[in-house]
Amino acid sequence: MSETLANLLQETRRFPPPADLAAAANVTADAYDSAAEDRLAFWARQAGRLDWSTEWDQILDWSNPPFAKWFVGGKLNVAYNCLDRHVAAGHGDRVAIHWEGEPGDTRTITYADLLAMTSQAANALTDLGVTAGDRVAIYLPMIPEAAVAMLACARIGATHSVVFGGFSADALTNRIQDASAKVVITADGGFRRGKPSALKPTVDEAVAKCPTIERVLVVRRTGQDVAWSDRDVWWHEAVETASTEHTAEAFDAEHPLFILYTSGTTAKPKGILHTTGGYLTQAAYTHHAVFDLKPESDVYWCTADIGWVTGHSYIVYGPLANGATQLMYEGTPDTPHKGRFWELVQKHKVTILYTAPTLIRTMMKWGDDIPRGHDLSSLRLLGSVGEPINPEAWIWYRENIGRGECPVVDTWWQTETGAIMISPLPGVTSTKPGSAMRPLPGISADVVDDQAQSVPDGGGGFLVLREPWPSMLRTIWGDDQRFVDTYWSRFEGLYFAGDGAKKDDDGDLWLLGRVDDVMLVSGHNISTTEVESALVSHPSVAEAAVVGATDPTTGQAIVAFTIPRGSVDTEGSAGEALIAELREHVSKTLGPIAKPRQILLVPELPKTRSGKIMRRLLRDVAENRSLGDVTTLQDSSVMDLISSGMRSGK
Ligand code: 6R9
Repeated sequence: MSETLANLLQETRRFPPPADLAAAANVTADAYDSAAEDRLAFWARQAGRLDWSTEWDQILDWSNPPFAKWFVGGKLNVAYNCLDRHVAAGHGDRVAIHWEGEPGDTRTITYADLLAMTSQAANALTDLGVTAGDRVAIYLPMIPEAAVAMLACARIGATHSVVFGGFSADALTNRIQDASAKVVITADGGFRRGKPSALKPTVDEAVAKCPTIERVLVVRRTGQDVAWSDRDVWWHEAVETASTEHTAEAFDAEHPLFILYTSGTTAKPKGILHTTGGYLTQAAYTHHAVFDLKPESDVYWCTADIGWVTGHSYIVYGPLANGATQLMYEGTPDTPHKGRFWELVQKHKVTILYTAPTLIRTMMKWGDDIPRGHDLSSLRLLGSVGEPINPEAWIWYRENIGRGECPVVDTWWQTETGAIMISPLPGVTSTKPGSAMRPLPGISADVVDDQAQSVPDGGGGFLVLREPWPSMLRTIWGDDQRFVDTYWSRFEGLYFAGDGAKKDDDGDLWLLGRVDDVMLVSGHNISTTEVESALVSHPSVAEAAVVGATDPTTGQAIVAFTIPRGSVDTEGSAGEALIAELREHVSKTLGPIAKPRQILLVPELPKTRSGKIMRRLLRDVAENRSLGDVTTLQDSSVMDLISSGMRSGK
């Protein structure tokens, strides 16, 4: 990708850390040096943030790569580290979770409460026959019981597999079967967009095809009618009547903690396996370092769903291991109105907010007035994850949500990495809008060309990780060969992340999206992210998705799907004028080679349920093919709208 365009690298705005934050930051610049001096000793010190019942004998066993063992011989209990030890240290009365239901109901759960609830669930699961090493599927809405269920599994050594509550019966079936789960924990339903949305019928349909399932444990959330069988057990009957006393047993550092499936584009979902000691070490350290968490004073809010890795590492394990007070919200950002998030920030005086570019761009589209109507002065730090964040979205976030003062940390990582890998440190790094900046202390990321050679500053290529890290995936559940083939075969001895990236002249990293999304136009590699960022930098554009469509003259041609900002007139000739202006704008910012062949103004973009743009479907539209698999789409009607716009030539 040596011929990639230079646009993102011309970003010259710099934002140094606020002096007061830097002066009191959890992590300072010397962390980079101390980790570089002795990486394993650095991680051993971070593991020391946890309570181990048995010390490890060896920090890392890398004698059989790519199969890593961290903290060999060590033993600990994850739930003990997230709960008991905080209560034992006198913090039982600290709020762990301020929970907000979508309809407006609320719960306040202290660390002592969460420990009691988790102990009850651990006892109940044991009574249902679940033992260490068994797999438990969790299919729940964003209610506190979701965190309790995960922690209870961890407490008894059962491996959880959380399946996002928006997934279909087929998706749930495949995941239960692949993991041979014994129990499913679900609810009658959850609230979404102002309505109860049923879950139990989906579980019933899935479980009918899953002979390994012995029990279905059901939380009552919505009060909807549910079909009932002998297999089913109500949570309030089995869990809420169980003893609140439970002694946690320590498990081996490499004991399987959870499986989480990533869908990829077409192939069978991969069951990413994470284990105990290394995972918790890096989840806790990164949460401490990147969010500068002060457990006594901060109110932290990660808006992800527990069904994604972000919910695992930055709602459940990292924050709770660190004794954080956090907000957890059940519903959607526009229910009952588009200011719901900002109302919640104001109400709970949230200090640290962690969300996704898709959400930021949606808020941009809704307009600046909505956040302006709320008091957001409690915020001191903003995070982003999930996709490359366009410089303009980054600036909008900092200005409109962060008052032009809060540091923005753009955090790159994956389900497979388990925890944040590349990110600014909020008290150290002078940030650049759109760049994830540097690998965290103890992490060695690099950008290589197709010969696996490290590219010089200013060059582009493939993002790789050079050294094993504590929270790395250990394998793909049941398929070691696929683990080796997918991640460790492209470049000898390096982890291949599947993302394109660039180093700028300072050596800072810019993520360019999945390598499958790079376009080849007249022999030039052009990243979708760069053209999208150029479009979003125009004041009339809120969001854009760009794909390469087969073209007889240029090989591929750039087709852009663009969502205008709320107030922009797109009717008739105004729309045509805007399109012409946008093509010119891209040509001016990136060069004529990147000028889109076609720009469509659309009301929405197809996104996965975790908010990533599905460019594969847009390529189908741009090349007039029938659509591929749409089952992971958040809202499949979006594709009808877009396809009809394409046909009418708009
Ligand atoms: C945590 C999570 C992983 C893929 C990853 C990359 C994209 C995530 C990003 C980012 C640019 C960031 N990604 N964070 N791209 N900048 N800050 O999202 O995990 O769902 O497994 O997705 O998401 O393409 O490879 P997961």
